[in-house]
Amino acid sequence: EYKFWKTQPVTKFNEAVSEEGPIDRREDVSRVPKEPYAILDLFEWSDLDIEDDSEMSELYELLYEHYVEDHDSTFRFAYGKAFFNWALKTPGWKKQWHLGVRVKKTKKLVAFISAVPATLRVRGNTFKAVEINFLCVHKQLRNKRLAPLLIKEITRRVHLENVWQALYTSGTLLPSPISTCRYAHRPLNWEKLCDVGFSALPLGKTRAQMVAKYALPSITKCTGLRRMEVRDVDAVHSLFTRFQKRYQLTQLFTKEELTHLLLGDDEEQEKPDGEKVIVTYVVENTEKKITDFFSFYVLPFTVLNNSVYKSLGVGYLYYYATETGLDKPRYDAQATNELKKRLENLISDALVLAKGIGMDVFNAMTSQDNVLFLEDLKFGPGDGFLNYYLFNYKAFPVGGGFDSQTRE
Ligand code: YNC
Ligand code: MG
Repeated sequence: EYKFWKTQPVTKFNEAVSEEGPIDRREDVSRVPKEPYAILDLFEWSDLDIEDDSEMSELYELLYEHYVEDHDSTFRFAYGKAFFNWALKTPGWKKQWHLGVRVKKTKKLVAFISAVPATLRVRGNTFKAVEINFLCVHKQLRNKRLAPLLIKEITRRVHLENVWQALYTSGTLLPSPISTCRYAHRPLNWEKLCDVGFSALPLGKTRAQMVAKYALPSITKCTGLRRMEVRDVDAVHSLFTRFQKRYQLTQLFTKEELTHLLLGDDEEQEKPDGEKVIVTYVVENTEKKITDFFSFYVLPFTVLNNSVYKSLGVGYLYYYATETGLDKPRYDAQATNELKKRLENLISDALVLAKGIGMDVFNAMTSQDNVLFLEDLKFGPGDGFLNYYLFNYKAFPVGGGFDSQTRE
């Protein structure tokens, strides 16, 4: 069991952590192999150039056909070009960290893994790392130990840049999660969700009752709510950085990174909400101060085998922050209550906006402070769990108030 993972610098199941820090401290770039790992003769390594439309399409095709599906294969992630630009071209991205495997003869892309730069903070320690995502092997090449090879090769390429830690998430249980979160779903268009088989009509309820249960106002309620613009970056960065101190595990972002993550690239910034991959709103009070923000990203599902509906609009709660309760200690019950109320108002506005741009369901994890509002805002627990992992870093488990959302 875990033949590969046993050989890697990760925490073992049930390993008692006495002190937080790197597992393997031999951080010496000169010891890193200069040549790629040997790969079966049939295949070759290939750095994907996602600035090239045809290579971007190849990645899209691979992930569309072979990446994560739900268990009965009725929904598939409908990645698009704008989504990859957002998720894979964060500031400091490197082409050699968009690692593909091709069949030598036909050049067909059959596997992929990516790394993007990240700065992590685990409690008091801050360090450079990467975020690993989009590990995918063609269905016909499964169970041939290609995944460990991809992981070793991306690790080598990350080590060459003098980076020794990584963050990754997976539904699969591996040694050993630092935290586990559950997915929660908030129906926005219940009838459609029911018709495509995403939601079921509960026993003893009528369709009309379900529609009424999930009804939302047509307009938002937070005064001063507006789309975030580039001119807000300084204020949002300051608020967000202070807010994130609430959590034990977070990524730290520069202003440039935050601009990319919350507003997207220049092309993305010009788009109306309904065409965007990442939607961010701020609340500006009467003194022109930014007091809150929230964001969600958009990644639709393709609906397979349905004659009426071809796709489902899916929004994912991303980052948020508020001044409410920030000046009080975390354990202060009254401050927590104020925070809960404020987040309920903000996120219910996010639901209204998401519905307004055609989202059918709004997803969130049980991370950050989400458990404060999920139930009251009628999110239902999903069957999916997501495990969070650190590579080459041992740390005590992270419990409530945890934040490290990824864009998977
Ligand atoms: C997984 N998701 O346990 P053992 S998440 C990591 N993450 O190793 P084979 C995984 N490892 O148990 P297959 C994994 N899934 O023998 C499986 N493994 O030690 C391990 N699915 O390899 C597994 N994408 O090639 C086993 O398996 C070994 O052909 C078996 O390929 C696996 O992106 C996979 O769910 C997942 O495409 C590629 O099933 C394939 O089955 C597939 O025989 C659908 O592999 C898509 C899917 C995973 C999404 C993700 C995060 C990946 C993190 C990878 C680890 C990064 C470590 C840090 C590196 C940088 C370090 C620095 C510095
Ligand atoms: Mg394989």
